[in-house]
Amino acid sequence: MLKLYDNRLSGNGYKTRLLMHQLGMPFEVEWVDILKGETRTPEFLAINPNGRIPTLVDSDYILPESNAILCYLADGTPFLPDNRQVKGRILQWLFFEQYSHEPNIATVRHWLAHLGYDADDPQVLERQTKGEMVLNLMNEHLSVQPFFVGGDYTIADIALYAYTHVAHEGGYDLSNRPALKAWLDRVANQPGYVTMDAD
Ligand SMILES: N[C@@H](CCC(=O)N[C@@H](CS)C(=O)NCC(=O)O)C(=O)O
Repeated sequence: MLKLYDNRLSGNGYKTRLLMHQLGMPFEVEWVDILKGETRTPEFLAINPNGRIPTLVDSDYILPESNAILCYLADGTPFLPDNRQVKGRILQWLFFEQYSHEPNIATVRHWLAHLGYDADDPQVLERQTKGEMVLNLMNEHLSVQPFFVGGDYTIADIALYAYTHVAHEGGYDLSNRPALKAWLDRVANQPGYVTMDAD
């Protein structure tokens, strides 16, 4: 059976659990306390030398990095269609998520909600400025299509949903972004959807 090392605070981990639920794939979770440094023990570093969750174990194959895990699990399913141009678009959004979205939306949420940074810390304010631009771009993109890649729900939506739906915990206000809000509802209504605190 697939095994996932994960933590309930993590949107990166949630992405992979959400997909496994939506694919109906059985898996077990080992919860790792990221706030207590359990990702940095010799035992965990032997599994993922980069010391981070999520990390998937499929027999003797170990795969860290949430978006790599999404691609691995979604291969051959409608969540990652086998069409070169569609795949290219999905990868475009997965890389966007890691480079432009996650450092500004997820990191600020982690600083404010879990590490106790002040809301007016200059690092927070600087990243929020960039995060606002990212959310505007997403809102604009979604104002002409229901999901990130054309008409269908794919792993691009899962990757971007995980931290966008909790962006308010990082001080972001989505109320003035109607297309983004409608997309959040659309994702939450997909078959097999589970919330972030689900096993
Ligand atoms: N790019 C990685 C980021 C993974 C990551 O930063 N994981 C965090 C939780 S969201 C973590 O394990 N932090 C604990 C640590 O750095 O020790 C991914 O998408 O999986």
